[in-house]
Amino acid sequence: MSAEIPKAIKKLAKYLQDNPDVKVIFMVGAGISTSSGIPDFRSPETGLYHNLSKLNLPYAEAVFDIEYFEQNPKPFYTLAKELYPGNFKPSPFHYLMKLFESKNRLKRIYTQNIDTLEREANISDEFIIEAHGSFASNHCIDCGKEFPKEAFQNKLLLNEQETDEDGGNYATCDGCGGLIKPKIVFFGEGLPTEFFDTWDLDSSTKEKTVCIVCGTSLTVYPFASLPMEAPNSWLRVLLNREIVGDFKTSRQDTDLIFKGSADYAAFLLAQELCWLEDLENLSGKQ
Ligand code: CNA
Repeated sequence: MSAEIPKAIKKLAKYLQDNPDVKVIFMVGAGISTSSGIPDFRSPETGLYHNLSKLNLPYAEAVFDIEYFEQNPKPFYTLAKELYPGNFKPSPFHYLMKLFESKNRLKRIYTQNIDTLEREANISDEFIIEAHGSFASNHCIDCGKEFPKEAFQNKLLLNEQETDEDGGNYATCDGCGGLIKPKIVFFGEGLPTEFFDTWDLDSSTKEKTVCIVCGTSLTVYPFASLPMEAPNSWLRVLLNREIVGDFKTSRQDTDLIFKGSADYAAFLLAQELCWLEDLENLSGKQ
């Protein structure tokens, strides 16, 4: 691969090379998984919100609204079938994050994604904060009883027809009869305490840190406020198709911004850090 390296990537690589003890915190969203075949929410034409008309929702976000789910779980089931982990492979950007772990340069990954591709890329659990939960466990939305992932998965895997018309073929609690739902954070629900506790810890460090924001529109709070809460000693980097959030409204002089695809940024950065062969091997593009 030989490409002219954009300034932001060059500066980021130089900063990482000049400061070998500095670690990286990634803050990522749906845009790092689009090349794996999972649509994001908000990209025009291709985003899930654009394609939700078949679900007959009153408004697109209703698919992740807890009150709407209680009345009508079907749209979420339809969407969950499309997103369910196991059908997709990590992207080169996921493998770049894995390389940061292997090279002992990773501090944390805060992900909004529910696709668990960070785990699929073999990144160790201790580094991953799934801010919006995942399909890995389930609970009853009425009494809170916990269920294994199969409780929801088995119903999801029933054919469309069965889940379609009868209105009753959804996973329900054997205790109170309430609906069982994966621990994905819906609008109207709180984020896992692990998210807040770990961020309190990570953001209290006085050490120089790099935070790389990638593949997110920075529109969902409280996640969207992480870059603005980054201490002044941190270097903030945005790798995204568009300029978003605090990088648009309160850009700092030191911010580094690369406008483009996450995977392209991953390969360019790897090239500049002399990690290209590692990345190509990991992502199977030799
Ligand atoms: P979003 O609001 O859809 O924004 C995606 C952002 O990524 C946009 O700014 C895009 O321009 C940008 N983008 C898209 N493709 C690329 C690419 N290849 N390279 C670089 N940038 C790209 O998604 P957010 O994550 O910001 O929104 C938060 C929601 C999305 C969370 O609650 C997630 O649960 C939810 N979500 C997750 C998934 C997943 O798990 N893969 C998929 C769809 C939605």
